Amino acid sequence: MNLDSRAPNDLNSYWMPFTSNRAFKSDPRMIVAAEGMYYTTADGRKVIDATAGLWCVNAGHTRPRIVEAVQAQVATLDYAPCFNFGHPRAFELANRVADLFPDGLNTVFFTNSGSESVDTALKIALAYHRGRRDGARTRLIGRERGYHGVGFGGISVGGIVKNRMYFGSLLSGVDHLPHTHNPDHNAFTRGCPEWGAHLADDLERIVALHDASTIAAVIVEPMAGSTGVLLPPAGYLQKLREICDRHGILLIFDEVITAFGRLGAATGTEFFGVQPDIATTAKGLTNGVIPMGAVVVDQRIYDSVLEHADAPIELFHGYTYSGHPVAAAAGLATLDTYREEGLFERAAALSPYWENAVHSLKGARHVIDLRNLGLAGAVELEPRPGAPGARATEAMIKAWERGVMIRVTADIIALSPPLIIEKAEIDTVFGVIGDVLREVA
Ligand code: PXG
Ligand code: PLP
Repeated sequence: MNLDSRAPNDLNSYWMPFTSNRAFKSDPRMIVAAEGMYYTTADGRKVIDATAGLWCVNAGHTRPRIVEAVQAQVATLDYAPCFNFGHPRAFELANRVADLFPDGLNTVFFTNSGSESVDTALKIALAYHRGRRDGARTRLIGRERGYHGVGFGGISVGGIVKNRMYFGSLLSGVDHLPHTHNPDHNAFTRGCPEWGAHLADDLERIVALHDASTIAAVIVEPMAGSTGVLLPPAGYLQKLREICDRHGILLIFDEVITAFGRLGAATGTEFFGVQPDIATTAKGLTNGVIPMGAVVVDQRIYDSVLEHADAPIELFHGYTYSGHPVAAAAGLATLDTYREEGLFERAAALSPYWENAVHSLKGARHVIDLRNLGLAGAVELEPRPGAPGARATEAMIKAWERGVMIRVTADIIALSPPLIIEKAEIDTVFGVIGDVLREVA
C-alpha cells in the first residue's frame, strides 16, 4: 500500500459533521490559526469569531494559561485509567465544577462531549429510580426543538426532526413537551418573554397520560441554544421544577451551552435561580481546547445509587477517557482563566450593550424576530419561499467573506461570541450582518 497516495489537500476522505460536504468541498472555508477573538484563514485573512467556535471557546482562542497547562500535563501524565485508578487532576476539577453549582449539586461524572453527558444523565436517572425499587419509572420527557446532542439518548429526547427521522425507532417510552418559541406573542422581546409560562403545565398533561410512576426524568435546556436561542418565558422553569417535585420526577438541565458564563452567570441554574437534580455540561468546561463534558449530580442521587448498589461497582457506566488528565488540566486552567479575568461578570456587564446591538437590527431586511440573553443572540430571518435555510446560509458565507464568522440554524443566525469580546467588535459583527442582509436576496 502506498501510504502517501493522496495529496494532502484532497478533501474526499474527511466526512464532515453536520455540513453540506458537497458545498464545502467545492468552496472550502479553511481555518489555520486562532488567537483571542480572531481566526486566521488559509489565505491569511482575520475573521472575528462571533460564535465562540461552536459555543465553546468562551475565554477566546489559544489563551496562554490553558495552552501551557495542556503542554505541561501531556508531558507529565498523558493518560491514566480512571476505572479503578485515579489521578489528582480529575478530583480537583470535579470539586471546581461542583463549586460553580449551588450546594446539593456536589458530584461530577466526566464524559468527553455534551452528547455523552446527556446519555450519562439519562442513565443515572434510570439507575437512581431502579436502585430505589421504583424501577417502573423509565419514561424520559424531552421537549420539541430541544437539542441534546446526537447519541441515541439525546436524539430520542431531542426535538429536531432531521436529527431523528433518519435513525429508526430511537429509545422507546419518550414523550415531549411543547417548545416555548412563539413569535405571535413574543417577537422582538428583549431577554426572556413574559408570555408562555403556562406551557410548562403541559407536563401535567403528560403525567396524567402516562402516570407519574412511569416517568423517570424531564430534560430541557434552560435556554435552547442550538435551535436558535429560544428563551424560557418568565416563570416557566420554576413551574417545571414544581411539577417535577410534585410527582417525584427528576429535572435535568442540559447546560452544555448555558454553563460557563454564556448568560452572564456561572451557570443557567444560577442565572434562572432554579435548581435541577442533574446538570449536563461540556463545551466551555475546557474552552473547547480538549474535548470534555461533566455531569453534575445532586448528592442525594449519588448517595442513593451508592447505598442501593447490588454489586461492588455502583454504576455500570464510564468512558475510556472519563476524567482524561489532559482534558482535566485544560478544564482547571480554563476555570482559572474565567475566574482571574472575571469573565462571567464581564459577560453580565456587557449584556445590555449586546442586547442593544442585537435589537439594532429591528427593521433590517428579512428580519422577523430578534432575541438575546446574556451574550447569546439570534437574528431570525423570513425563509425564502420554497428554500428554507438558503437565505441564512448565504448570509453566513457573505459574512465569512467580510471577516465575521456567524452560525446559522435553518433561517436563524445564532450569535455567541467569546466573553472577551470588545464593544467595537460587537459593532463590527452587527454592522457586517446588517450589510449582508441588505445584499442577500
Ligand atoms: N446538549 C446541548 C444543549 C447542546 O447545545 C449538546 C448537548 C451536544 O454536545 P456535543 O459536545 O456532543 O456536540 C449540545 C451541542 C450549534 C451547535 O451551532 C450546537 C451544539 C453543537 C454543535 C453546534 O448550535 N450543541
Ligand atoms: N468499542 C470497542 C471495541 C471498545 O473496546 C471500547 C472501549 O473499550 C469502546 C467501543 C468504547 O470506547 P470509549 O470508552 O472511548 O467510549
